[in-house]
Amino acid sequence: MDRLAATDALLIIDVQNDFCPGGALAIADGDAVVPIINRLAKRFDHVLLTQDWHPAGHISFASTHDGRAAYETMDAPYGPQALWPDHCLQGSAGAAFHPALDVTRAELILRKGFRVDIDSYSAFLENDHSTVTGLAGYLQERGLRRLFLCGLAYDFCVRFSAMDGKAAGFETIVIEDACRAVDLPGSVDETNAALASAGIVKIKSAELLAL
Ligand code: VGL
Ligand code: ZN
Repeated sequence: MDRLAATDALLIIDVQNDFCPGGALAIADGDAVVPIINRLAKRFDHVLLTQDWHPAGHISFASTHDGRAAYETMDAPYGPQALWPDHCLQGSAGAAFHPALDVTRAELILRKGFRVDIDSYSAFLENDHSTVTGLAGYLQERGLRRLFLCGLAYDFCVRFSAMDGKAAGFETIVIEDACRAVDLPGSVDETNAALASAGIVKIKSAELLAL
């Protein structure tokens, strides 16, 4: 792999309290990515963050739909949508970044999932697969061409961000040990298969630090 360059960016996905132990949608060991990501971020000229940022009554909340439970799937107008506990409510402590995540050098905080009736796993395209977040244009205008992804969750927001970034023409690499998965039945296997078939390379943080 080529050495890190000024056209590379670290894209840190959703390292927020609600996805860490004790949070509303806690991911096992979610906070373990924080020290790894802090170390990685020092090596990049450009650090970008995403923040899951939902309004009350969001379509992805099971509580929005009568008779539905978290972790079920519903038919949204745009296709299947997994339902979750209420999480990452705009302005809440749960939506804040993990307090130990070093965000001082972050050049962009991209919020997503702010439309009440469309969820957005991906940092590029909302879950209707047509509404754009503007990230592709931002990266293009800034000449950022290679993206290293890390954060939460491997099998949802990291997965779809990587797939859409690659499809948008960016060189896309996932830093494996700097991610953790929600791990619903089959979700990690599906993610591994999807990333592999898209030609998305995975590396370990130690390999990256050695570049
Ligand atoms: C995510 C589920 C719901 C994620 C966000 O960041 O992977 N997962 N909202
Ligand atoms: Zn969400």
